[in-house]
Amino acid sequence: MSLSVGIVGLPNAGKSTLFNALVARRLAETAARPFTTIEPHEAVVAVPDKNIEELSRLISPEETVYANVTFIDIAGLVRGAHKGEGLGNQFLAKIREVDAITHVVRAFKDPNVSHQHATHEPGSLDQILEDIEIVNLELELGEIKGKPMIYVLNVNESDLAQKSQIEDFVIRVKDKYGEALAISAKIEEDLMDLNPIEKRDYLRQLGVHESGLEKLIKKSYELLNLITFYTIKPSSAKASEGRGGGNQVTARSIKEGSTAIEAAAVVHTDFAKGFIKAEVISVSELLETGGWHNAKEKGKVRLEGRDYVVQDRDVIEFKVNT
Ligand SMILES: Nc1nc2c(ncn2[C@@H]2O[C@H](COP(=O)(O)OP(=O)(O)O)[C@@H](O)[C@H]2O)c(=O)[nH]1
Ligand SMILES: [Mg+2]
Repeated sequence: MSLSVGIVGLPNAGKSTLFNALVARRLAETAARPFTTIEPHEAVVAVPDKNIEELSRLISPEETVYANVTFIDIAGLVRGAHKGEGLGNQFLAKIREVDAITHVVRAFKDPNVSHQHATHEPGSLDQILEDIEIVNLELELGEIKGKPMIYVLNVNESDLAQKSQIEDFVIRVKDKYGEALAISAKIEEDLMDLNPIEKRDYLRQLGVHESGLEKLIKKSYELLNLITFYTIKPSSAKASEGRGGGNQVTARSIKEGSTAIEAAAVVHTDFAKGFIKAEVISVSELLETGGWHNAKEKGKVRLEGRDYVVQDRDVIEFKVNT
């Protein structure tokens, strides 16, 4: 299941700056393989996931495939977009296709960056709330139906250290509208040129620990009530030796409440057709027991039928008739 998130917001809110930072985190070619064309306005990024990293360390697969989210930079929202102003119609058509919306709101002050609709100082709380209303009204009038939304307050790099004020803004937006977080799109753009150590030092200088982009990716994923399950594709050589190794560890997304047969269909339509049973273990138990072979010997791998409700972080091996 591929999840797509549209980035919207008023002109000069910082959408493209944020998008560029996401592009820098695009998945490597192999992992992006299911996506035949890479669109200039689309960035397929991996969902940060400690479990799949640990699973890979345990199994040493030839390939590790993360769950992913596609972010789409959707330009063209201005006041009157629902009547076709600006790129209104194109804008609405694109936004209807996405699963969730990242709503970028300008929370930075910069006299050099213009604001089309400001009645207060751009970046002030009053203007932030007004900007949100303008965008949400256009979405409502354009009949975009209650799609899950995350508000991203795009703050100045120098303001990031002033935590209390930013937190106050985030809480105000959260209370009134829903899920919200603060990001400095400019910092995220700067971070993309740094190696991991430089990145950590830079973040530390700014007094923050986690890059805002990671938080945004994780939150977007959670917003849709998706859970993750893992599959290990056995390498034929290792499997025949009974070592239970794998040549590909894959994280996959499904809606919470999905059954084993639905999960099988996500892996391969033939898997659903030929479904016999599922061998299941939680990722933490698999890591504790030290591998599939040990886990089976200790009786930790359960046999489940087609109606089993998949739990978040299950590792599943499907037994199928092909
Ligand atoms: N000072 C400052 N300027 C920013 C920030 N984010 C974006 N900008 C600037 O604002 C302008 C518009 O940004 P852009 O990402 O193109 O906005 P978009 O119209 O929403 O795509 C550009 O000149 C950016 O460099 C920020 O956090 N601080
Ligand atoms: Mg733009």
